[in-house]
Amino acid sequence: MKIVSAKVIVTCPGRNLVTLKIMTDQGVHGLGDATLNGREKAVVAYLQDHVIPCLIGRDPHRIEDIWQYLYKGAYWRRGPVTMTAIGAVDTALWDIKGKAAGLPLYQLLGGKSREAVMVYCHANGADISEAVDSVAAHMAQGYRAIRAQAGVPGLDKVYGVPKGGAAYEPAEKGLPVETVWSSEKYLDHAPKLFETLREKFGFGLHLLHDVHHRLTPIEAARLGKALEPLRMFWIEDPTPAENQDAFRLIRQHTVTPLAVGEVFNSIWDCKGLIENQLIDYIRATVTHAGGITHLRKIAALAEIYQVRTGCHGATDLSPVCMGAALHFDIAVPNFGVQEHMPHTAETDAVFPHAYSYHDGFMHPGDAVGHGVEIDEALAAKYPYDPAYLPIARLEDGTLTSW
Ligand code: GCO
Ligand code: MG
Repeated sequence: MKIVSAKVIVTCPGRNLVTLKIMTDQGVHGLGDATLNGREKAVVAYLQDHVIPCLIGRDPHRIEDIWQYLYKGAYWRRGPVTMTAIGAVDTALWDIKGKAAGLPLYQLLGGKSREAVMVYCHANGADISEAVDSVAAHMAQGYRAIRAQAGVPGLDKVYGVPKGGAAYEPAEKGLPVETVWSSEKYLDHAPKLFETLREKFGFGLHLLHDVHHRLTPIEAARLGKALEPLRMFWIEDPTPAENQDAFRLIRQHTVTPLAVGEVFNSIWDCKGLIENQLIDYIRATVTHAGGITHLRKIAALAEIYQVRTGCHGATDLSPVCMGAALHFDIAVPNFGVQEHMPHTAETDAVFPHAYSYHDGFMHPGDAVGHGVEIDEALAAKYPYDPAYLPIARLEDGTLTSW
């Protein structure tokens, strides 16, 4: 089999999504997600100008060799743009291999390790009482694991909390919106949210929370300690993770489980965190961490330290990523949980898929490959519309991590 052509499809059915489609001489094609939120066009150019020309004529079955060719062959290693592009190629090649074999992708990954994939959803509210209602509504939809975020008194806009009851969407049209952040106000408030949720719903529900890189290590330790009696499933990204050693400090103070890694793009970003047992869940996913091939290596390293997976699954990861991630999730031995932020109906129509949600769990389906396709004619009706993630400043104007 030979790769004869490849193209990049950019579409905006409510939000920008980038898809790589690889065609072979046998009529089989594969799809990979290449979406890097707010930096989409950089990956488009990287694929079109530097990757696609090198793919033509290659045997798509040689997935590992093509991965190594794109990674080592570029000389310049790692980085979100490079690794997203490699991830898209890799996902498309696994899709092709599954279709050629007549098997769903999870069969190529060793077969099912479980019957279904537990997912967590997002509940949020402008205040604690709205967040409680949102958790109740998601429980009614069957979710066993729920991430809760609430507005903080004195802060106008808070990560994960939409204005006006809309679904939360982590990018806004136009240039980056500026938001104001105060760790002091947040730290006083966040434990109250989870105290209230445990009072209302008891302990038979997994509760998660995303700190979104906002705290210093000692502040994160304080939060973890305050939340300990509330037995969180995890707190996510309590502090930025470039400095992997920062997690040692948090760990010394709290047994609240820690999840990190949605912004990681290689095993090198999490090697120390995993080997030193400083985290409990690794959040890297197919799209941004070099595809199925590289994510399997990260998971294999994590497995020997009893670190479990918790793949990022925000709406800025396309249905192609969700499909591939669910095949990975159902097969990987050390699975923990999968994030599920449902896409809009428009997005689902552009990407017909075999995966499904039922009663707190998802299933990748049994279609061959990863089971996600793209309706190119429909995709063409939604042209690219620039949007950025917000930035955050402290109350005195200092730029901080969003
Ligand atoms: C999450 C994430 C997202 C990110 C987004 C950035 O846990 O789902 O933090 O909401 O902010 O994916 O593009
Ligand atoms: Mg997150």
